[in-house]
Amino acid sequence: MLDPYEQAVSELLVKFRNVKEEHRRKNLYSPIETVSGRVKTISSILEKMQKKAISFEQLEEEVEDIAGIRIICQFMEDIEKVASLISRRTDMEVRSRKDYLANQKRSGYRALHLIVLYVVQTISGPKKLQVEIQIRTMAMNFWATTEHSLQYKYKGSIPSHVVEKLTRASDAIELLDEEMSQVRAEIMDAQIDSQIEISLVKDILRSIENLYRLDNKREVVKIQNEFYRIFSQHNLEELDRFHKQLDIIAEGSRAQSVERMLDNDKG
Ligand code: 0O2
Repeated sequence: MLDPYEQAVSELLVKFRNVKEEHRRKNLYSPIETVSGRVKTISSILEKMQKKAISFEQLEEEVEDIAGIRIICQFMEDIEKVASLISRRTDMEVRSRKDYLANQKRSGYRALHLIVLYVVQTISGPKKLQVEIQIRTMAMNFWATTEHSLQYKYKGSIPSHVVEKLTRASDAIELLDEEMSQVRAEIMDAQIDSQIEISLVKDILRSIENLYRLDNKREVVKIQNEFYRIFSQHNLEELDRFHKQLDIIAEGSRAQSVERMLDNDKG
């Protein structure tokens, strides 16, 4: 019974990781920081069924988190961005939403949960199933992971002095997320700049490598040294200017090498 859920989790992991990659490739800030997923363990499913008096016939309808995906964001603002990205997708349908940000749980738990309907293709045909997508910030995730371990340790009844500390920690996490939001724009700019630099450096090194095949080696060494000089300044505008100049040089070298080839053919 759990096989289609395993399939759904693996497919969704690929899809959401690709959303992050696509942002990176396009030098855009990704609201998704990391993605993980799991299928609920049999014992955890049984516990939930007992706790909520769910029969085997009701299992797939009533236990919404047999398949679970967790999306971690850097900032609170990213959570809604991820939620709207999910609701615009045509390969899943949002069935319900539990907003534990607007309505924090008594425990102090904060996150946005979306229950989506997702179709997996099996050898017996398509199967539509529910997947719980939890969207949290890194700070919220830190709190939830710690609290979850304590729930496990104390089998659900955490002593009141620990609960008190967890409540205070949850308030501190909320404050931390708010503080981080204040510098979101600056951090986003810095991350985008760093991505642009990475792709510029990659392009430049590829062009230099190509020049070594086409051009006078001594000239290319000079170009390479100039690149090292500019690179050490970490100035994006300078790097971009150098990249454009290199494109022109590479274009000239290619033209010269075609001319040489044609001359040789004539000869
Ligand atoms: P797992 O797989 O170990 O994470 P309920 O059983 O009533 O708590 P419900 O109504 O079925 O849950 O769904 P809900 O409230 O959306 O919660 C489902 C999941 O959200 C939980 O899964 C947790 O992962 C997370 N969660 C909800 N409340 C808390 C909380 O107070 N603390 C922490 N750390 N996580 C929470 P499970 O069932 O715990 O299983």
